[in-house]
Amino acid sequence: MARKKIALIGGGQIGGVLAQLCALRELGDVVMFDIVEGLPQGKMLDIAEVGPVDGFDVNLKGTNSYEDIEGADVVIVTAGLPRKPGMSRDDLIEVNSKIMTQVAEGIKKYAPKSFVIVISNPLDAMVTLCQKVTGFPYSRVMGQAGVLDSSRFASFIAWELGVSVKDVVAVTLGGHGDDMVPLVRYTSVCGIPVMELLERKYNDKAKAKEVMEAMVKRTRGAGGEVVALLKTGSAFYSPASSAIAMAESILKDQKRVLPTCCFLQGEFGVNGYYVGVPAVLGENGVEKIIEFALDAEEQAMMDKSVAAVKGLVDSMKF
Ligand code: TXD
Repeated sequence: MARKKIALIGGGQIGGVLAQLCALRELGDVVMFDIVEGLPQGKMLDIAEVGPVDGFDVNLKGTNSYEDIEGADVVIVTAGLPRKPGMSRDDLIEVNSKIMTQVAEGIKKYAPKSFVIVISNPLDAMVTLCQKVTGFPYSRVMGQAGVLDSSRFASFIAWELGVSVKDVVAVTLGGHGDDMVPLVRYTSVCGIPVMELLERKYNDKAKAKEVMEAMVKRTRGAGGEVVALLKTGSAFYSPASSAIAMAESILKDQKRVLPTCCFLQGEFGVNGYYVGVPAVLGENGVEKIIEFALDAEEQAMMDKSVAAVKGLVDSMKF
């Protein structure tokens, strides 16, 4: 059986961590493409040379030629500019649209059977553009945002309650913007609704609500919090790990349920847009979108988030 092949388009901060994680987990052979000469070659050589220490055995190649991604099973796209302090993700749309169009054409030509996971911002718009240019089925083009947004939310809850991050299950829906929807009602610690635990901790419903509202707010602004600290770029370890969880679920047909930016056709009242929802990821890509009931308040937040996505996507000229 041939080894799996993973192509990384973009060899910057996230691309580098993606390559290292692919190697450490031996997910397959990895090709990193970037337009900057020497950058992908240097990063891949650097990682490859530590195989004897880390004990991985995969082929790692850096390239400036799309031909080298030929036959990739999974392509992860990080090409594009990251935010600078004070910028919103949406400010990146013009420059990153041009980059995404070139990238999608390369993928269409050289990896026509691949599953594509887009990470570049503004996420919902870049996934939409990637699917349009490649013409791939919706099940094969998806975006990473929700795994990370949910992980951030879960982290804040674990820190607040003094419990292991492993025991918090949290989910966010909607676009990857400041209107994203952390779903408090469906968030639990070892199956116990999170609000019940907060109310017990503070013995005060109003205080518990206030603490949760602060965590929801921090989740929505978590990307910006990192950008403000780093000053020279945006988060890169966490988006890379999040995309690897998605890629691994597809490559190993794990059928994990992961918050994924998927094309919706009526689910959650959304038709014809890419928006973050829980989905089953397996050997056929997005195999199923998991739908469930939202209450009026949650649906209103979802509608607001989707409206922001629509505004951005509709502003793009395809
Ligand atoms: O969760 C998420 N989805 C995200 C997304 C979380 C954090 C950051 N996210 C976005 O990912 C961020 O806003 C950016 O749009 C992307 C990539 O972030 P990264 O931090 O990796 O950016 P870098 O370090 O600037 O790397 C981008 C690379 C860089 O090496 C460029 O040379 C390359 O992209 N690049 C290209 N590669 C291929 N083809 C073209 N045309 C191209 N143009 C630039």
